[in-house]
Amino acid sequence: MTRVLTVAAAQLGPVQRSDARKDVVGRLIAHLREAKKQDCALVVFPELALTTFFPRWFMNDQQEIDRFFESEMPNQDTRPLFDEAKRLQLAFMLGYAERHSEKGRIHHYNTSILVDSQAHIVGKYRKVHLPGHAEHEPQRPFQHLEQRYFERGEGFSVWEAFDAKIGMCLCNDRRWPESYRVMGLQGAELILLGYNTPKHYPPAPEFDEHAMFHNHLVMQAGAHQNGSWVVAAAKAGNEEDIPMIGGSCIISPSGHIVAQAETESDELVVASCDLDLAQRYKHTLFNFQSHRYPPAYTAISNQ
Ligand code: ING
Repeated sequence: MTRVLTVAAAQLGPVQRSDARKDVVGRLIAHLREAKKQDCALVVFPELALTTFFPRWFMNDQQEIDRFFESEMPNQDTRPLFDEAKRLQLAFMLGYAERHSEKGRIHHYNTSILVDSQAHIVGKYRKVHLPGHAEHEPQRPFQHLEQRYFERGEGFSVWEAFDAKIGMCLCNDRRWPESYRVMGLQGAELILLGYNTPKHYPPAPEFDEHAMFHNHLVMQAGAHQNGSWVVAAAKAGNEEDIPMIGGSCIISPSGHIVAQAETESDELVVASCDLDLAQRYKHTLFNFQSHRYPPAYTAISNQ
């Protein structure tokens, strides 16, 4: 019996600083309802889906910074999302800024959660590859202060859910082959990710014309080389005057993009993912057991 999971990449258009969480949640709920109409079982929302991409600004006041974070999940603003997903029997991935208190210490992570169709949080991932910088760089047209506002997460996991092996990562993680390989080594058949990517890359403006090509290249490679589906949801469009790329998509283990966004607004991208196709690649071209040679790779983890 083939395992086919119909999945949606739920792209968001811009979220402005003044947009209230409950209004953003209303947009997420509209995505859930459209996904249900298209017989989806799982919906992937972007990285930091509840707020504008606030690392674009330098802030020094922790109270001001904390206003972009969620101290519990679900909470008053997001409970309607969990309730509607349960009513519709839909699972979802949500990216958000997590404020976590542990042993009296406060931690801040760029987080995504995997929520099953009963609204139970079955998986949590905290972003490993934090791009940008930690100090104010006023010469930049805008900041990218993820290294200032977030702590690094511990690593990549894979969860058994919906009769599939599901991994999660976030944004800059998708540019590093190690992210996919660590999940591939855990058997990932479906990798869910969200991203917020400015069209302009101040350290190397000459890359800007390749932004969408690079966006898809790294995910197509990661999907194919690990025999996994990739479902990628962007937060796109002109967010606080900073243009962000769209290009949300669903990528097959063959490496082909099977569905992709055409706009930079709220847009649902849907595809039926044959999970046995992932196994087909894992048992042939990318049979890790018979073709990989880890003793030759020590430089990758030693450096
Ligand atoms: N954003 C970007 C990303 O990796 C970036 C950072 C932008 C890197 C442009 C290179 C070019 O897509 C996040 N949030 O990681």
